[in-house]
Amino acid sequence: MSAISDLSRPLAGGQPLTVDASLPRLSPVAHRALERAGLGTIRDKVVGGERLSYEDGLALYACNDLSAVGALANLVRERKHGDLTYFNRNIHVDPTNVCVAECIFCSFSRLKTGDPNAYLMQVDEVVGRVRDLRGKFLTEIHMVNGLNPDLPFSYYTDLLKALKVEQPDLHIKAFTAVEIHFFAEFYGMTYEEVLQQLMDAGLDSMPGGGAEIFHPRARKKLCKDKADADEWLAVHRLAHKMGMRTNCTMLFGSIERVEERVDHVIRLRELQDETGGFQTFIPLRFHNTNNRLRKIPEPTAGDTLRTFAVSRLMLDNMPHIKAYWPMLGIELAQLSLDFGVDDIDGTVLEERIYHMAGADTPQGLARADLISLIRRAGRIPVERDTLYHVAAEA
Ligand code: V47
Repeated sequence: MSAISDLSRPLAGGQPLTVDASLPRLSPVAHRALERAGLGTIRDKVVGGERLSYEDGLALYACNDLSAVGALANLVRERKHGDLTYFNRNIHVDPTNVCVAECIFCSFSRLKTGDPNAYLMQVDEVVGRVRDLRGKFLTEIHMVNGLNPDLPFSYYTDLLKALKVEQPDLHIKAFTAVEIHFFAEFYGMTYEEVLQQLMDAGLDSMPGGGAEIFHPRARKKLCKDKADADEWLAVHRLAHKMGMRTNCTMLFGSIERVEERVDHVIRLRELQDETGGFQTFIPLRFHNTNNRLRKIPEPTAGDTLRTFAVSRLMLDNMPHIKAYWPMLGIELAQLSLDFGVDDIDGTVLEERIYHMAGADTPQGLARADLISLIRRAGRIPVERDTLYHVAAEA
């Protein structure tokens, strides 16, 4: 690939880069390590482009040799993307944290308007944030909310319209499937009516939050009073049908079992087979500060890297695997690039959800820092827009 030529230029709206998939090979050492680790059959399936089964997913989690699992995931990553590693210029805004759902892992929400630390941003305030950051050439706003029972639906459509007036070319990625489900129930609309009204007001795509763990055993414990797995998947299915791209996530490392992680990614793989509308999968590492799960230890670095790797291997139809650096820390995000990850999210100015749950990462990174952290990890930085069109190429 050629070198990034002009990193300061604003987004031009290019095409996705293509990579010669015939180039990457497993080294003979990795080949033998996989055989020794009991993953010979899985290795042959991956090398041959064959789909992995539920049992294969469990075997990858059970394997003692983490680096062998990583090498296999890296093969898939390099077949799809070579060394290219994507990032974008974005801001996270969470206009309200008032939320009627009581997810036991959440450190961000407050049950009622008026509770200490509950907040609601007025439309002008959200727009003002974007206006203040004009010089940063943001290409995306990522916006999610609590399930706030004290707002009219017009609050959300007014917000979208006002953001589009302020910056018409800013891509609005907003509202989780859980919020869409809540809007439909609370305001008495179908999913289709909710999505159509939001799209008409300016919604461009949807983030992947709210998926948590689909399996009913774990979901009942984690978040019993919000959209269930079928409802979450139904919203994304419909969003894809209506022409939107969406992301998907999995909250891992709290009370779920590895079987439930494998079940989760297979459900996503099935929907992706049906629609092809997911762009990226983001495994979200559990944080235990300021929530009801504080006694549960956070996942180890090894478990985190393995989860990225297994996700890359199981989700053969997912274009990208994203490591959300504010949640992981910079060193782990860099390491994840050798375990299947090809995207580290963006500048992420003003993140709240993970910082309230104890993340000690910086509040936003400059574009130059992202480029440097990717280069120092031995990969090639590529600035993208939300839909993975290339803004600047390395
Ligand atoms: O749905 C909340 C998770 C999600 C905790 O689509 C927690 O591009 C760990 O979905 N420990 C929201 N996880 C964030 C999210 C996201 C982030 C970045 C990019 C994208 C994208 C989506 O955060 C929630 C929940 O699964 N979460 N609290 C916690 N204590």
